[in-house]
Amino acid sequence: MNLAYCLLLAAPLMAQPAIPRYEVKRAAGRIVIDGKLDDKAWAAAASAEFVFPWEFQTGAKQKTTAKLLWDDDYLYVGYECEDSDIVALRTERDEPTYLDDAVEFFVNPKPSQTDVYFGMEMNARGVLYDYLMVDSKYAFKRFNLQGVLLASFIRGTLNARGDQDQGWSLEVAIPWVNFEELAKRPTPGTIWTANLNRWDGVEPNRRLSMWSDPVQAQANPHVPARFGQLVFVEEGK
Ligand SMILES: [Ca+2]
Ligand SMILES: [Ca+2]
Repeated sequence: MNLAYCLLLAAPLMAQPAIPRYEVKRAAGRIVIDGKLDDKAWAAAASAEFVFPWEFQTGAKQKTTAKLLWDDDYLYVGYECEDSDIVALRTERDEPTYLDDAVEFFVNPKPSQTDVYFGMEMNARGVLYDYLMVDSKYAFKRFNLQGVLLASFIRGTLNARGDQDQGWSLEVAIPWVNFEELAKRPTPGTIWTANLNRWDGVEPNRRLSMWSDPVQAQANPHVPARFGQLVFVEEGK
């Protein structure tokens, strides 16, 4: 095989964005799940900013950042969403919250396999659609995570169109017991994989942004091989 041919084969791989990595620190204090990321513990967590993989989408590119923390009881995820028009209509668990202004957390506690992971799609009202995802295709929504604490906080007016909103934030705490069939509770150094996403806007102007670009022609976030790495560390590392 000549060099030019090798380079030709390598080109599509080289064009792929790197898989991001995030250090999940232990929470230094109690986190009150009220939708506001102003608890002292959050200040120590780095912000992961979402990217906009699909230029053909027409929604505004509004900024989203996410943070994660952990302690003996929970895995915590927090989102900050800039949003000039906050719209969320679904009110019941397992309704299609991804059609609203929503954030998502897809987590794979056992990265040596990509057959199954947990999906959480949470709208700006703090309504949860959760499921077990199998083969990136079958979302078993009757699966319900146990003991999840979830709250959102809206800076603006929900579902009032035409005025100017500032944004919304969301906090969720997930008890470790939910993951025990796939993985033990992490210890420092453990790596899980995950993606964090946001559906933003009202049809026909709607956009999906994500932490790790799944490198798909269509707006498909269900690509566990492209999930980013969550590295659990002790506080302050
Ligand atoms: Ca809080
Ligand atoms: Ca469910």
